[in-house]
Amino acid sequence: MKYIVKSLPEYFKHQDKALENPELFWSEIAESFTWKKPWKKVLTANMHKAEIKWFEEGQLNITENCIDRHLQEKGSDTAIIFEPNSTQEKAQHISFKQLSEEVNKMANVLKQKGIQKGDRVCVYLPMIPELAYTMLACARIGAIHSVVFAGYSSTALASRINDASCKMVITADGSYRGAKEINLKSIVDKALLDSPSVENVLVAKRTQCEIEMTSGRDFFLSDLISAASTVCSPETMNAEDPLFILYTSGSTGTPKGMVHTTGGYMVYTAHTFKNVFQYEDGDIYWCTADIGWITGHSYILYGPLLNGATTILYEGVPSYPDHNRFWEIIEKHKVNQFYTAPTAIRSLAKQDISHVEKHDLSSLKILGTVGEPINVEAWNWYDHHIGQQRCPIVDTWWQTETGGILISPIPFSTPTKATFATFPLLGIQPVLMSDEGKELEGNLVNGNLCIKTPWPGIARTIWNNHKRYLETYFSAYPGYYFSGDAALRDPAGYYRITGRVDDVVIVSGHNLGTAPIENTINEHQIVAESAIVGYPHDIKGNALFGFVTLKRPISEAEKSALKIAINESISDQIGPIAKLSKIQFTFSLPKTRSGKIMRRILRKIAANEFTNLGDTSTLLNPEAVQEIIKNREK
Ligand code: 6R9
Repeated sequence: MKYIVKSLPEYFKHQDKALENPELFWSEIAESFTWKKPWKKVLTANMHKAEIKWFEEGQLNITENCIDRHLQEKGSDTAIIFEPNSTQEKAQHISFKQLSEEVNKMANVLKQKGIQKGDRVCVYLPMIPELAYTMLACARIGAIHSVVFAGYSSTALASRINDASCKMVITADGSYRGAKEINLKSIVDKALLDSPSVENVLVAKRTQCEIEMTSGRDFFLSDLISAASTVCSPETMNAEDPLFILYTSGSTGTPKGMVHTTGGYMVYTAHTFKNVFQYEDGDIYWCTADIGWITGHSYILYGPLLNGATTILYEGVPSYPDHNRFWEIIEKHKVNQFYTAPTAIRSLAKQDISHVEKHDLSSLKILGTVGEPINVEAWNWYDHHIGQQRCPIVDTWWQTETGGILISPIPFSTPTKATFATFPLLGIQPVLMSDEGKELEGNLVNGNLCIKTPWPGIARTIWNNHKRYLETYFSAYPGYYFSGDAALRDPAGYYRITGRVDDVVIVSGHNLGTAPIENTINEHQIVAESAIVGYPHDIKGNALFGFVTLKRPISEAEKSALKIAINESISDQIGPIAKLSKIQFTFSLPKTRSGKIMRRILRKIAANEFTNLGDTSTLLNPEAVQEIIKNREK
């Protein structure tokens, strides 16, 4: 693949070329893939209408590039190492040849159950090999996968299935997460009471827990797979055919189904994987994310496999059976590139350092972080104890919407700086905007982070709702993609992402829209109104604080019960990750004269900053602020 950066001067040289002639730059990279038919036009874009197309009329199948292309030279090399939740269970090494057979079998099963090109298949699976097989099998036959994180509740699952009218759900009997065992099938059963589009449910056996099977609708994968052929010819896809839908939280109630297409996503994830992780043949790469999030899609599955890499799929959690687990896995598999989230780093840094010191981490070459801003203490701890000050840390900034990493150091080329994502990757043009919509020139500035020109990995639309796509990302600054994040540029031109500027709070690396949580709280009879804000938390990065007003006064005992009930309903409707850490009942919420809740002030109060509350002159009810501060929940 062209344009793999090996020094800082080379980075600048390639970047100049990429920005001067993006079409030539990206077509030179795209040429290293297998296409069934070459593209006619590299890029057609109108950023004012959010219409972006890459490699138009090119035809391909991404699985030929992830699998078939490697079979001749690397057939017996390991594509995926599956590391199970329990240390009692052996890791599985899945070669490219085995992966090919499993994916083809699964693809034939999907076809046999009536799935066709363009159909949507919902994947609700734990981190087991079947998850990778299923996603690739969908891509093989041109079905659009919609992976839903297997920690979401039945209500959240149903709304995602319905939004995309999925024809099939693929799940497992149960899942293991640390010491917990969860019955996934029962969650699916409940979701399907409200999801009429689903015709079949395929069930992988993992925990052998007791489940109900609806005759004619539900099938065990193992029964179907055993009879399936290991050959399935890849469907011919246009570069702009959707590859998958992945939902992300919005600031209004319904999740946004981001649509990624085939050609551009392939080129972008493959190229950024190679540059950011400097992957060499024989390396063992491990990203600890869940495939239910974009990080797992792009940098556990597609990016690594497109490069013929060995990628680890870890089923469990960092703390099981104890806090040694990550370091033990690194030692056991001799991991070279390790990519995790600040929340995991912070929680592991709290443990006794002997957990780290007992393990041989000398295989590590590069460390990565993603998902939220990393604080300086966590960065230093990671650098010192895990990287032993010899592994560059790539602080990678990107989003579900961007498909791949946009801002990150290139290891051994870009000097790293704690908490800075540093420079844009090749072909990316970040700009910082003032609130008035002016591009902020020069360095030492602070603004809203936008991207000026299209790149191949950008999502093309929101499923069934292009208007919302345009409004959410392209209307705050017409002609620019607006990320929803703020950032600053230091004197060297390095970027530091400072956080969200909208109503999305990132808790333990998970994006949570506050609106759907508020809606859930407001469904309680006694609740009049609520406002959710994030506040800094040692391990989670942010935790949720709920301010709730009631229709009538209630006793302390009733309040305690209501707090529990509120969290139960949130857990039910959205998922346990969205539970509130603190709830304060109050007589009123601070509002502007136009009736908008002033979350800015609530954020300060939640963070214990009572003095500098900013401009409160537009408040309709300043007394609300005083009341809340006085009774501030400790
Ligand atoms: C890949 C992913 C996107 C939001 C994004 C930003 C935050 C991600 C970051 C970061 C600071 C980093 N974010 N990486 N903030 N530094 N290196 O996480 O996608 O789940 O869609 O979240 O995460 O706020 O806007 P997604």
